[in-house]
Amino acid sequence: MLSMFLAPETKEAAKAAVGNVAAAAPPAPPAPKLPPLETLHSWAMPTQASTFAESTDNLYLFIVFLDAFFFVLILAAMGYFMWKYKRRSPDQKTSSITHNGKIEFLWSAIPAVLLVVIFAWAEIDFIKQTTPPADAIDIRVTGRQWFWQVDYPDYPGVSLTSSTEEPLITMIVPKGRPVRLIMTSEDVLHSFYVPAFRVKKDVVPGRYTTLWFEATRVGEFNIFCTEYCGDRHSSMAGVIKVLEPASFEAALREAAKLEQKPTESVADFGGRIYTRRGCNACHTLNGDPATGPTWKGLYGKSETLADGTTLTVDDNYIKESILQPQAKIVAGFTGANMPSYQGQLDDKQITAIIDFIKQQK
Ligand code: HEC
Ligand SMILES: [Cu+2]
Repeated sequence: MLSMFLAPETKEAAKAAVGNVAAAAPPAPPAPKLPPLETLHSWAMPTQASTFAESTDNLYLFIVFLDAFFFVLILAAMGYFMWKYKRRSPDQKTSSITHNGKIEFLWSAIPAVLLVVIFAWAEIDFIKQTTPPADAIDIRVTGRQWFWQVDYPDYPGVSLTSSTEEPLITMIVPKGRPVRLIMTSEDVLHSFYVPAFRVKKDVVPGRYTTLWFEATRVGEFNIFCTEYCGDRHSSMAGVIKVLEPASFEAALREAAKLEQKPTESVADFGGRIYTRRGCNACHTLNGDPATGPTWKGLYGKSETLADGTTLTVDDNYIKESILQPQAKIVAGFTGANMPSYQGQLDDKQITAIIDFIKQQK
């Protein structure tokens, strides 16, 4: 019965729909790439892709239909009574009615029973959704203005980040295995939301919150931040990829691999790190300051620090800025804090970033 509310959300269909819109509109400037579309029909429920999705939707639809039923019933009764008991003549008096015990009991008892049904149903789902199974895979999620960083404690060195510049895979999980996210924020409140899984939880600075799910279908699904967290809140979107357990580990290693390709120059590799490791969330290349200073014209310039001293930006200063960002703070950026990449970027990757920064003249 519920299938009529579900979208024909195959990827091909999504692509075709995007194509149609583009064909009708005049040529537009290249739009930023977005995570894959999941739902085409604006009336449809989002794709169901976790073990929580179906019961959440059933409860939701139960409440919607119940509301619709009583809405029609009450308005119809109201209309009927207005017509039936209309005042017939100017001297007609209202008959004296005190009360009707039977009806008053029913209109209290029936809604009360229905509310208890909704409560019990929701509570059972809530308990299920807040108790992760003991064998769940742990994944750490860090929210920052404005990207997600995802680390896998069981796979040391594997670190993924979200980025709107390419629809990057932000998280990879196996199908049919419970996954627990341990989440925290390094700045302000964020909220981690995967509509297709029907899971959402606040990500709070100075505290860990957890969330768990078990994906039921292979595919790519949207991640959103649903707590307004600053002016680029909307760019805190990512993609979660669900794979068969057999291909999960290899795909994870592949996605996390950040090595120079044989066809790539060192600086181009640095450019890839710039988007893959979230530098682009805080540093622009076009001269505009963001959370951090722009990289345009950075190399070789004379930088003024917060303590009033100046220095010339060279390879050593850039390396130190990446590994110990707090050692030398740029004037005007004392409030914002850059995360340290100590242990997350190796020397080769840092050299590539330096080469990339040199190119930003
Ligand atoms: C959460 C925001 C944020 C992220 C992510 C970030 N930075 Fe920064 N960065 C800053 C801020 C703020 C400063 C200025 C304060 C300071 O010097 O520590 C800064 C300063 C720098 C500087 C010195 C710039 C100058 O003008 O002297 C370099 C180099 C740098 N970052 C490199 C990187 C690299 C490389 C990455 C990615 C691997 C990165 N940053 C990611 C916020 C960030
Ligand atoms: Cu956010």
